Amino acid sequence: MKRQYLVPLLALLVLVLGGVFAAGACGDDDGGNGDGNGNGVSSDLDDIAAARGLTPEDMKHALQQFVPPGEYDDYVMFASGGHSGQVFVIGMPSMRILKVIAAFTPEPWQGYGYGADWGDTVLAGGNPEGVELTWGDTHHPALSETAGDYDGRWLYVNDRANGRVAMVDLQDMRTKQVLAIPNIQTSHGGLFVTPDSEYAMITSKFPMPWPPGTYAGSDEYADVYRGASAWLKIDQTNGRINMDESFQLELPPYTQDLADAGKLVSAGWGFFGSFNTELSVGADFDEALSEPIGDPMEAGASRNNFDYLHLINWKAAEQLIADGKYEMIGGQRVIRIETAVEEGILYLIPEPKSPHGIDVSPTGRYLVVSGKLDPHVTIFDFEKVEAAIAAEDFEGFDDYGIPILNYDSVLAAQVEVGAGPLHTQFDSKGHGYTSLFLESAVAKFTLGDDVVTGGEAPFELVDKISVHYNIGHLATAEGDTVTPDDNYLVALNKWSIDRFAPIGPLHPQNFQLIDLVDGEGPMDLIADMPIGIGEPHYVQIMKADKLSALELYAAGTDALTMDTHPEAIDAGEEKVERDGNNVTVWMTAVRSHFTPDIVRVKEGDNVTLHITNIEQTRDATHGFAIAHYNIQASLEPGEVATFEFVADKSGAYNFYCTEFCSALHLEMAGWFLVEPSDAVAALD
Ligand code: RUQ
Ligand code: CUA
Repeated sequence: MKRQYLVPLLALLVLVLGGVFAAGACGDDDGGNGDGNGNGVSSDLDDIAAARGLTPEDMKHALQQFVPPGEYDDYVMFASGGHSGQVFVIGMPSMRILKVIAAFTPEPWQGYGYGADWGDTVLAGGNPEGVELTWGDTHHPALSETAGDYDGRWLYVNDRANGRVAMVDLQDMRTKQVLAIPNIQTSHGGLFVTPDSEYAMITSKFPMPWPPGTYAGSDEYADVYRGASAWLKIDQTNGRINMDESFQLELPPYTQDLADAGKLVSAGWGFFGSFNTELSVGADFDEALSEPIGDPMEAGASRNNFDYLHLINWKAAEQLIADGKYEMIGGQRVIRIETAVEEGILYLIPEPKSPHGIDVSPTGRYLVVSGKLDPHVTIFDFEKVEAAIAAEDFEGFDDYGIPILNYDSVLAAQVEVGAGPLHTQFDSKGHGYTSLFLESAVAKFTLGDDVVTGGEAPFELVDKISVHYNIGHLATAEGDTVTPDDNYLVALNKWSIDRFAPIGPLHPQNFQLIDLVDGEGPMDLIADMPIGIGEPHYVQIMKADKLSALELYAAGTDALTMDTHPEAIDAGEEKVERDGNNVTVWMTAVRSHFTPDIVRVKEGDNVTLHITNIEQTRDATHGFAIAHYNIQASLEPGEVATFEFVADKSGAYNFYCTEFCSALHLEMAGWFLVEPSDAVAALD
């Protein structure tokens, strides 16, 4: 039986590999089995395939995914890490994990949040007033853009749990800023970067009582609870968000959800969906009867057949802010709903049924929304939207006075795609690809005839592929840009059930790599990638040659500012200074020792350690950890970090380098000697 496919397999492999062999890449390395034209290798491959029971399809997929050792992937994927609070960097097509970037959760491997000044400072900046958060739920990564294309400068990601935003500097793949956004308590899918990275926009998910900091019971939900759309101004020099130049719009207490930026024809606009226009707050619980009163949120928030897609003209909003048409709320300049309506910058469109995704096509013309309980994608035409706004073609106003555009006037089409549509991505050939959560599939459909190539009819389902299982997001390469690529799609599946070795009860989430065949062929599953940490929600996939990561920090760099650290020293400049209870140590780290490697202090001393990694060799990273002091750093070559702590436990504590840096790495250690204070000693 097996032999039947070996002939076509051989033909296929000779075809695919022929160029490589012809170029002499396998040279004389065929161990004498070959005849010099590749036949020996091919018969080896036949043997491997036969031994492992692989089909020609398997072999083709293996070759599609394969990146030879030492070669680079064509793409890098930035994946949110869900309630791990981190971000993963993954090569594509190999699907190899290249890095984990600490964002909202302290992460010892990067020395983030375990004593080094840069990470502690960043994490502390994200604490809402009076709260110390030590985790987050990273949801939507958004790469910075120039003219609508990813530019490799910065990455923003939101915290679902606490409504925060983190900014990652792609020069060194480190989080440089975490911000608690005033007036926003939680944020789900509402994050995007505008096409020239003017703003990162984040919307609230569940509304909160306004003014912020006050209490209001659920009976005041409609009157007092409010959502917000925050336009966070990005400093073009370093990617930081400047809260003083940011602004917000007040929103009704719907549950605002996924968002996407207008681009090209819809540039200057932002779009986000919502659910729970019913204003359900869930079922109260009757303590005497021990039963709920009323509908749970799930039912209460799904009664309406339509909720609202929100449209904001942010370019015009900028002008309103400049004209002073705002109020200060929670320390932010906020355009009230009434003002936004009066000035014509906020509109609604009815969207069916328990809406989830809103995705803008690469031309900016089509706004594709999906209702989780409607088997269609509903596609609005921005050209019709503009006409309806100009003609004041409204079908009414919501309870907060916001005009609702006439659904029929702005609709381009509905395409029946299947059960549980969530999110849509695009290729450059006029196709949309929608994830179907309930059906565990990806549906491919065509957009309007102005963007469909290849002779397909507009607004039609053209292909479908099964994925395993329960797909949430999906992403095409360069997928949120104005120029998406047509080669790969990644499905982010929530469950894997029986897909991998039984490591349960919980099985890994599963990314699946799908070949789009230049946007022309039937979609083809290439590979599975189980993700052992969760829960990744969304990814953006960028061409790897856009990465702008440094090879090395310049000597003496402060990773937070990227400038020279004020306490940087060179070899030979190490010193210890004492001033009463304050002990300051300037230390160097180099293979394979710390200088000084004995640090003496007294119990109760305030200790400041400035450690300079004086290496200038790639990857010559040194860690610094002190037993029982919960201190751990990772100092990359050229980096300087400061640690401030109180030596509150007397004793002899070992410190050591946590990176296997050299043959004598185990010897790269020392002693932190904390003498008992005189008072304590006197008692002994
Ligand atoms: S949204 S489910 Cu990104 Cu689908 Cu969270
Ligand atoms: Cu330095 Cu190990």
